[in-house]
Amino acid sequence: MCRVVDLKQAVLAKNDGLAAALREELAGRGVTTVNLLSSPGSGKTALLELLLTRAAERGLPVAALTADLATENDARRLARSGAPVRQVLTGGLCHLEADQLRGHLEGWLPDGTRLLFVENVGNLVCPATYDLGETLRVVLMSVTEGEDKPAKYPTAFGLANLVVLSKTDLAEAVDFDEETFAEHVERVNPGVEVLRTSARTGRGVEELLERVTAVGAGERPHRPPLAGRHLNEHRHDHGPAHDHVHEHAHAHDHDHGPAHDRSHEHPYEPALDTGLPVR
Ligand SMILES: Nc1nc2c(ncn2[C@@H]2O[C@H](COP(=O)(O)OP(=O)(O)OP(=O)(O)O)[C@@H](O)[C@H]2O)c(=O)[nH]1
Ligand SMILES: [Mg+2]
Repeated sequence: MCRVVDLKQAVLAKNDGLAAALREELAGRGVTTVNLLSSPGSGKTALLELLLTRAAERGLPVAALTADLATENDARRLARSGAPVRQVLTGGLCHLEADQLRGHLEGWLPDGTRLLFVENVGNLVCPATYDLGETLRVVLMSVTEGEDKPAKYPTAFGLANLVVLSKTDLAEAVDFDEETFAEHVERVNPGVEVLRTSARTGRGVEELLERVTAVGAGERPHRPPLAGRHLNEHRHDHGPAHDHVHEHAHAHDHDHGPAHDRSHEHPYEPALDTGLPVR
């Protein structure tokens, strides 16, 4: 018999509290905060550089904080826009946390900033369950990653206020199937808006800037279906008698006897077979 102690749940609960406080603080300062999330290389920085440049052209007080495990490359690229930019090195951590973000904003975020972009560490798993106190979560994926990524990373896509399909200039070259992609998105996040962008041609950049500037600092747009629910992105088979410790992003407090009902209550189950085309 073993008792599953879910430390991660406590860590997430603590982060949620700190994120709520940060959201309130930023809203009080009139800042709309955008958390940009995607796998490495999806084009966050390329798109952000254009967004910052366009925002600056409009005279919109904008700033960006970018997080990576190593290098200041992204900050250098973003600084070309002329906007205030800060690079955060996470010291090996694969995501940003609310407390960390608050610490980096303190004494840096210029007064009067109306729009703050936070480029999260390139990763579709770790950052997904960490609320940063953002106003808006934008999840990107590029056409080169494959149509099924929303189904494979349902937490990230399920918590998005807005989904961006990037590198659309390459769609034809990789034979990207828009219809299948749209179906995958709709299943994990019904009703979420999908914007198509290209940092090469500038497609969608103005629209994206319009969307994020339309959201007031204290607003919560498009409530994603997974928001506020316990999340899980795992499946496990239980053998007839075993001891195990496993990490969940949701609470468990149950005893595993050798012959108990092994079904759990899971509020969200990623589909094993989506029934959609696989290539
Ligand atoms: N063709 C094309 N290439 C792009 C586009 N956006 C980004 N790229 C290229 O894709 C590569 C990765 O882009 P980045 O902007 O560094 O991606 P990222 O998501 O910021 O990457 P990480 O910060 O490492 O997670 C670079 O070589 C970009 O020039 C696009 O819209 N079209
Ligand atoms: Mg980047």
